Amino acid sequence: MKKQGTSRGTALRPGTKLRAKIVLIGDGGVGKTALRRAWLGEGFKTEYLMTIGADFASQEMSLYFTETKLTYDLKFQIWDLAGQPRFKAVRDLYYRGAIGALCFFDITNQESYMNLVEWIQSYWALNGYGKAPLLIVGSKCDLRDNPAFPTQVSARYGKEYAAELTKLLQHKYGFSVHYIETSAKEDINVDVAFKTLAKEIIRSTIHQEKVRTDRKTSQKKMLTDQIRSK
Ligand SMILES: Nc1nc2c(ncn2[C@@H]2O[C@H](COP(=O)(O)OP(=O)(O)O)[C@@H](O)[C@H]2O)c(=O)[nH]1
Ligand SMILES: [Mg+2]
Repeated sequence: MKKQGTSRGTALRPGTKLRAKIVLIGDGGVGKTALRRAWLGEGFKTEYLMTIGADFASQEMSLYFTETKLTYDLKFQIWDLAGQPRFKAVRDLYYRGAIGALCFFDITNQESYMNLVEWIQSYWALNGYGKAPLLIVGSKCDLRDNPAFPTQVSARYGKEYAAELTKLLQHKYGFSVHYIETSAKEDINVDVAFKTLAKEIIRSTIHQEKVRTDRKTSQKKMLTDQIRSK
């Protein structure tokens, strides 16, 4: 008996809902909570209220896939994790079961970009599934080329990093890594970011199911061949 929701892809049928736990990760202050709030229509706040431990929200959506001509229903269970180092111990517990991640850096903060590698490693090491889908978010893009923020991470870096990860993962895991610049403040690419991650989660789930089916078919064939050859 498969436990509902714990095995990737068990609920991926038209007419059923795929429950997908996702985590929002990245350094403290990069705009994770702001993006989540913007997506859920909760408005933008300029004052910074640090997330303590983690915040939870959920959102349902339907996505039409041109490839399969099917509509998939998905329920995102969003864990918005506190980025500060002192929350590490509690944060690590929240990765478990996550099959998607929005990995944030702030385009005006080079250190937050450098730290992405570690965020991604923790996510893959602790989610229980290994290399699961993720999307790289370059946040606060309303500040792009703003002279008050002279050190910026160029879009080219984000794109190249995403392309590098895609090269590493696509063939084996069936999903691509995208780079998207967002602004929670000016509502730029907010919906696109969540939907693009959702699509890659579905792609990876379809891929996993195919790998499982192919494996079963080839084992069955092997057994049939053994019996025939007797
Ligand atoms: N200009 C700008 N500021 C933002 C944006 N998103 C978040 N902020 C600001 O950055 C600070 C940290 O945001 P928050 O979402 O709490 O970061 P978190 O620690 O990653 O959850 C807050 O002062 C926000 O107002 C954005 O898209 N543009
Ligand atoms: Mg937060």
